Amino acid sequence: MKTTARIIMTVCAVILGTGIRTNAKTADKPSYPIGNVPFTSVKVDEGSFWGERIRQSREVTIPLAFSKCEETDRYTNFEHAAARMAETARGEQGGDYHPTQFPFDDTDVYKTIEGASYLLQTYPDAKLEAYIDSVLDIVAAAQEPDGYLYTARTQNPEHPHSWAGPSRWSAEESGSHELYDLGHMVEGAIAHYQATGSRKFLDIAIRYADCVCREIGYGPEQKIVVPGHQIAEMALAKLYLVTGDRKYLDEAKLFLDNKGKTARKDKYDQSYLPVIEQDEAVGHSVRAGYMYSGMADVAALTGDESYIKAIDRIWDNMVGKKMYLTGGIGSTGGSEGFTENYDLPNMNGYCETCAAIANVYMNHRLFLLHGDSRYIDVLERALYNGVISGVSLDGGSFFYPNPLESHGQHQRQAWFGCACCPSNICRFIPSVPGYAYAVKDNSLYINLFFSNTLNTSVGGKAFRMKLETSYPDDADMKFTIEKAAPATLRIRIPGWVRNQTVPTDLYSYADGRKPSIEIKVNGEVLISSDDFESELDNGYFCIDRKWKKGDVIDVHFDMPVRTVSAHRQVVEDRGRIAVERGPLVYCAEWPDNSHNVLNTVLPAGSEFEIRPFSMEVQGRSYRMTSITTSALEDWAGNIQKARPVTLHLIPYYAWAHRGSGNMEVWMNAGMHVRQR
Ligand code: FUB
Ligand code: ZN
Repeated sequence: MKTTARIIMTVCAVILGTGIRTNAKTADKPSYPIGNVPFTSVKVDEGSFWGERIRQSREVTIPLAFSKCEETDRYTNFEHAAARMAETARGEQGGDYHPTQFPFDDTDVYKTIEGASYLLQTYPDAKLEAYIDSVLDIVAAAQEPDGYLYTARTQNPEHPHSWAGPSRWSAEESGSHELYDLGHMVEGAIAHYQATGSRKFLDIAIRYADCVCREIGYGPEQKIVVPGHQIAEMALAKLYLVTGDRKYLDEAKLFLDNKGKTARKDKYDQSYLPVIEQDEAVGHSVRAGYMYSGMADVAALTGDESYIKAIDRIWDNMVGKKMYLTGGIGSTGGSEGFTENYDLPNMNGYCETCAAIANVYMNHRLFLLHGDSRYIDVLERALYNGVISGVSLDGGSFFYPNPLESHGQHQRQAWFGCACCPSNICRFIPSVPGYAYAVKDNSLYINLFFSNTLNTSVGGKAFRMKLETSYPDDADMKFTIEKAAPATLRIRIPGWVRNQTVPTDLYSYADGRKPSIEIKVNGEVLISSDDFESELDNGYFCIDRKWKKGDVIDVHFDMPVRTVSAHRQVVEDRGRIAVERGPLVYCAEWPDNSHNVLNTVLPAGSEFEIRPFSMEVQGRSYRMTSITTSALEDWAGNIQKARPVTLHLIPYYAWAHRGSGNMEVWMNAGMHVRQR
């Protein structure tokens, strides 16, 4: 604890997204009905599934991202902006500096600092802290005296970046990203403040936020502008919580209330209608997911029901008609976005990594609003499939689009010119522990399952619980109470156990199986059945006890291999079948199979065998579970000529680590044979 402000924050309630602690001034104001348990309260076991991902983040992804920021002149943008301001102050003409490729390149710096800050909270690292400090010196020097911080203009005001427009905010709605830069800056600054107690980054962000609040507003001297790329809405809602200053929340609401009411009307950036009139997921999918998340935040903090009704409708459309099996969203690369209902091409599917992250943000917030496990079902699907496929097992290379089928034309890369996805991975992976638990009054929601120790308070009393599990390899969980408080444990029974592939009719299990669950407390069976639906409350099995130190809860979910079919209107998946186990979508990839996996025919009623499997990547071995079955390879579209093959499947997230070749998620179901 380094500052008084930090102490005040710590005693106040916990809320929002990755677990912001509220300022004293906002503690008794409207909020999410369910409080998130921040990732800092969840210590992930080293060597566990997420322990490994976080280790890679620390050892590989974040150092790589910082080095790419140096190598690709991200820092130079800030240095040039500072140099140009100094030159102007000295009355010189000023250098003819040229910003880098994208006007949002500054955000890669902010996002990497955000991820590094999350790590710092759990793994203190003086060297990393000092490095971030030196980067912040460079960032601070690029800030204009009134707080404006947008290097794409400041480094050359006469010839700013071609997307920047001739003056502040003039091109915001069409592409300048001035407010997108603000959003990522604020998110990064809050994370840094929470991690270090230093206000260095927070004060920079507050100065820029204040500049925006001064210049964009309803007043006679102000103008109404809305973010062309959303994220500032979520960020300003968080800044309100941290500072207690209502003007940031009002500004976030202004952005949302005026979307669709300025001159710009376009589905691409969701400005085709006022937000509360929208009922379909449209346009650029990252913009969309961030906007829906911002609407949830502002609704929760202001109590505005109309926002909630709109995002509920949009969610129905998105999860019912526009989401891939992997939780990916956005079908086309053209607009990086949504298309028509049920248009879900596999090979050309876009599924940007950032969009899957946005899907997590949105569903997490809807859970905090509604308390229904179906939102965590979608979140978990996106997390274990569409998000983590975006980063290699070793943390050192990335996918931007995450298609569900490939001829080998898709390969992971060490970085991208437009680096939004890797830098989003930097900030997202270390925040994952923050999605596992939530609290409401005396209830503790257990949403995600991985080995960890939780240290929180429930009903105002300290509560510590250890969870040991190999999830997602199996679903055997042992919870041990280490510090007891009276509490209702609400254990999420995932949709994949409840025979709901997704909480809509977009995908369904095609094999008629019925998994069982068994839950015991100190050896006493509370439930052991495949007929448990009536025992659940909003998808949770609830155990209300006066817990004692040493109490043990054993939870078992059957995790059979399942086959899945898509709604018949998804033309691309017609006659096809996919394979899942637990939260994981599986795929057939060329290195594991002697036949052309794109010609696989999976007969109905196939028997599956699960096997431990290790994949070598960069000299390290990554453990997972593979699936093997008997299948057919189709020849020339003629089922009569199909030959028997052994089919090996691996988790979708692990594809594309062993060179380029064919991969398929949706395989021919054997009813008819497609010619390729
Ligand atoms: O515009 C900023 C980011 O770049 C978007 O979120 C991504 O889709 C990429 O276009
Ligand atoms: Zn991206």
